[in-house]
Amino acid sequence: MAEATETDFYDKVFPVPERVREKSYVKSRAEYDKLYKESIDDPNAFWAKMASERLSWFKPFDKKKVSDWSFEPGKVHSKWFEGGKINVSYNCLDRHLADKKNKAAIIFEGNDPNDWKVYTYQDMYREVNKFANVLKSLGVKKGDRVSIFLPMIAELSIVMLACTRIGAIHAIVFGGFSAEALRDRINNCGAEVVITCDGTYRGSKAVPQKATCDKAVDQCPGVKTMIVVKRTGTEVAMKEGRDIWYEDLMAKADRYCEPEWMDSEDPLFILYTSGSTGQPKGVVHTQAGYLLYASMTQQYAFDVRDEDTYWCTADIGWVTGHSYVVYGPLCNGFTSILFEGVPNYPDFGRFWAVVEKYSVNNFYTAPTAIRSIAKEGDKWVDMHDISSLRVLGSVGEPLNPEAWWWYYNKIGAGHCTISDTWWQTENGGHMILPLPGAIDIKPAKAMVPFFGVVPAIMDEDGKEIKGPGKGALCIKKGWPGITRGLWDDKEGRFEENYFSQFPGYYFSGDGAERDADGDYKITGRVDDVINVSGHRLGTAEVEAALTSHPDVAEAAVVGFPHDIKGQGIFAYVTLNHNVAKTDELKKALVAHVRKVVGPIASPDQIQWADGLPKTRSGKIMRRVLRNVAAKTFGDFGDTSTLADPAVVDDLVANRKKLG
Ligand code: 7RM
Repeated sequence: MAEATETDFYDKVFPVPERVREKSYVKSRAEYDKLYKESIDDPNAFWAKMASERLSWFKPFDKKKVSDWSFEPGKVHSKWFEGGKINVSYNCLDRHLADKKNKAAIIFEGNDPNDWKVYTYQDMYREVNKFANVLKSLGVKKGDRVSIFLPMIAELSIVMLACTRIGAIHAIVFGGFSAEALRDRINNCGAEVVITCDGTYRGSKAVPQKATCDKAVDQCPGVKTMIVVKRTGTEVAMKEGRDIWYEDLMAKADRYCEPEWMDSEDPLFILYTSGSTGQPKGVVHTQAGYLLYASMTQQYAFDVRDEDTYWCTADIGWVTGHSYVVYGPLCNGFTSILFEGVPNYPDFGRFWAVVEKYSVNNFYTAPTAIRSIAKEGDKWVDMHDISSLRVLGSVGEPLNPEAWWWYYNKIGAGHCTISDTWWQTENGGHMILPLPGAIDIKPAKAMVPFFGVVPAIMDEDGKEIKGPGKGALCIKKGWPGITRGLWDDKEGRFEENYFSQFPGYYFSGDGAERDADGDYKITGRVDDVINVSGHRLGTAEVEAALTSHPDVAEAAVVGFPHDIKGQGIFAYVTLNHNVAKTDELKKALVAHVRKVVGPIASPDQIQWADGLPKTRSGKIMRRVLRNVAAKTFGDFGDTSTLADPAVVDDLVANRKKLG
């Protein structure tokens, strides 16, 4: 990894390989610049053209109402393509039947390498229509919410598309969440139908899924029906009058369901994500703008061609899976691999075995996955022929130089480019990324804004920095993929969270640096959100879980550098009076957090703290806690406002003991 540690590594430019450029949609930076300029000089003309050309409309949108948005306090709203009528499942399936009915739409690659199945566009069309009829027969109507708690199986893509066919709003909950987290999400959206499965495969294990769902739904008074997909054959209890097998329902379902023609701004789905305060937020996306933005970015970010095999390893439970396993690729008529497994099963070569098996051309994964397999050595790569790869994507967290170099050099072998895509659940699709054939890349930089996206970097006084500089990353202008708001947002958290810090701008919560060429590097979150293995978590959520334990008086949670996960979870815990500080209690607290939030929120380290570094006004000085956790003891900055500066010495001494 010599190259990766050279000091000037970040300033090196890696030109687009000819092999990438040849097949690319945009072939030079000049061409990108021209298109980008067009897209921001006359955004309505640009987006109207894209929406008319790329989507199939039942009724065209009003050309005078291409967009209507404002980021001004008190007036925040976004509306795109008003007057239009559209159906997402029609765009993802029906319209491809004429020339692609026997083309692979979804290639399901199971946890077990021998368990795989190709779903053609015709197959998907049939299954989605049938399940849409199932939902209708259960009384689900346009605007109703359907909660989905499924692992990465083809049925997940089928049921979500079926929801869109009848205009139901899906709310998918990542399969790794706890019963309590699931319960809160079902109750928040008010779903009457929940879809789950008997059990889930995770590497060599089968773990229960319905049992978790049962625990959640026991405390969801609004749920009338639970549909259960058979996956592992694990024995499950079926509750009379509530639970029905998916397979039984499908056996009786009619083959055609008329699509519901939706208004452009009708809600499409709700997806819960973590913020810096309080409960997870139900991010709402709507029909046309989201679909256009997800599909267009999917094509351009990875230069996907009709004949390509494209693979995004993300779980559909996260936004990346929504946009880039299902909606983007299927809207474009491409072939998308849906992978149930994990990177290390049956061995650390699994990703490359799958790439070889299907001759994958465009591959999209997360830095945490790259790091976890890179550390196992190159032999797992060398065993496979991965020469089909052309574009390598990354998302979820900053790529560190070592991982970047391994991905570029070992996986890309000098003839692929890396598309490091920065975006968020709230954005619908990629915001900053190097278009593969157009943009020479710099290590670990996300590079340039997508068409129509106008980033701004803000200084500490809330002023926009022009030219090179470092600060808070905001977006200045509306784009079709932006979330329209939060579900059930009585307290006005939407405006408060995203539009209050820098009035007139959408604030991402991330920091960024712009260099002299105008290229962007994402520097990580500047708020109290941490990014563990690419999973976004609010420190407040983990703190709330810890303080809900009877022995805990107070807790403060920060991220700290972790070799594989990017960030690990470090928890400072103050116990109630007379509670003994034992290792057993630490284990119990970890188990408690897993139960309340889910395994992804497990603290990596717990440090007992008799006191936390609070300012005289009672605010926890998180900067100190972050530095102590990271063992950067040298510089704590200005601690003069602390109520009791001696607390810091205690924290440091205990951190050193923890190792
Ligand atoms: C797609 C997704 C969003 C947060 C975001 C960032 C971080 C995402 C990158 C990245 C550096 C990237 N949605 N993030 N992509 N940081 N480089 N290419 O991850 O809503 O779950 O998370 O993830 O902090 O704000 S998300």
